[in-house]
Amino acid sequence: MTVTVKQAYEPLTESTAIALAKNLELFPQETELTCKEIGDGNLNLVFHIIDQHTEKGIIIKQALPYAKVVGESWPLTIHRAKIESDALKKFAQYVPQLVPEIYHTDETLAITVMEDLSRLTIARKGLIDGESYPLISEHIGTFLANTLFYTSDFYLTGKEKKNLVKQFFNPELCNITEDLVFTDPFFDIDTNDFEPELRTDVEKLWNDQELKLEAAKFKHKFLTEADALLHGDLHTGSLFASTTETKIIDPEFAVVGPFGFDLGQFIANLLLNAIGREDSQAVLFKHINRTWTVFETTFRKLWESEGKDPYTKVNGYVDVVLNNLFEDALGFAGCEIIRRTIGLAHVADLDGIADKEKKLAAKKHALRLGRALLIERISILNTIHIQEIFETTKE
Ligand code: SR1
Ligand code: MG
Repeated sequence: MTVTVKQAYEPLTESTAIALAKNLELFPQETELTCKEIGDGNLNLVFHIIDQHTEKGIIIKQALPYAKVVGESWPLTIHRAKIESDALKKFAQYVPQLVPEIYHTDETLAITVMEDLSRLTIARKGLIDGESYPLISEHIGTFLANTLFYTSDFYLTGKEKKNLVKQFFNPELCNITEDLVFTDPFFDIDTNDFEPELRTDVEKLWNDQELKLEAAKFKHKFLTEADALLHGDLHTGSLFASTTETKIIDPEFAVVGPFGFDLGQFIANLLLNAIGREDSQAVLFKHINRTWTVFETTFRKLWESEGKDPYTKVNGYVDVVLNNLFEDALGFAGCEIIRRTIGLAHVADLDGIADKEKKLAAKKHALRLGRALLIERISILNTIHIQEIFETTKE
């Protein structure tokens, strides 16, 4: 679809979204379309349009010029819509089966028109409801290995890599991560959000110089390391899933950044789900283990068969890269767990716990686990050890 709707930016409504879909000739002209705004994330409008005759649907996602979670007082670039569609297209070069199909993009309106994934469920919601997604870890391991390897200097030429850095120059969205993930939760900043009953634990964290030194190192890694193209916000709310399919959505935070960041965020969000459950936690540890195993095996295969840098032939180099990546993923996971517990943007896995005492106990566990991952990461050699740390930080 090449039709471009040339008009000034304005937020769509359900009726203008239908008009847009008709303009783009995505449906037969005579058909009846219905539309519902279903965006429940922190930033964007999401319109679900359905053809009443065929029941076929599309999604129109539109960036608002501010952060919806806070309101118009927090302006935010609508260029993130282009970053998101460019990232989905880039990922589709390597793992088309794991991302939604894009039908149309319009930079002026900041929209991406894409495949309707309503046959699937947002993984965070499904996991909270006790759904099982047996293939999700295999899919995420495959996604990460392919996207990280093929967008790294081990595969790209220096010039291609620098062009990629330029294409995904995303300072405003990176700044959100720098503040909300790496800085604010570790200081007494008013964007933080936690129950008064947690204040003693949170003040202890703010005064924990050992922890803050490690968090500072991870903020610096995020600011300075440009290993590969990241999704940039790979939590379980950025995944649609079923028992057979996984689709990775919402890469508006995409940037060329440190290898371990996306893996760390994914692991952290599985751990947050495990903390929020009273039983059946084992499946989440199996997912963490499988994600790493699939990631490592696939990355090694790509390195051997597709590595372009002559140094990829040097014995032991891939081991150094993977060991560093695993250690970094644990540190990034620690930051993510802490910020999802006491920072601005929480997760339903913890906030949705109905019993107040259990919720507070879960959040205290999360703070201890996040700290342990950051401080003890060097001695955590495998995914089994992550489960041990999870158990020892319970009390
Ligand atoms: C103001 S945006 C808050 C959070 O929502 C996004 O999904 C990112 O995780 C961001 O940190
Ligand atoms: Mg998002």
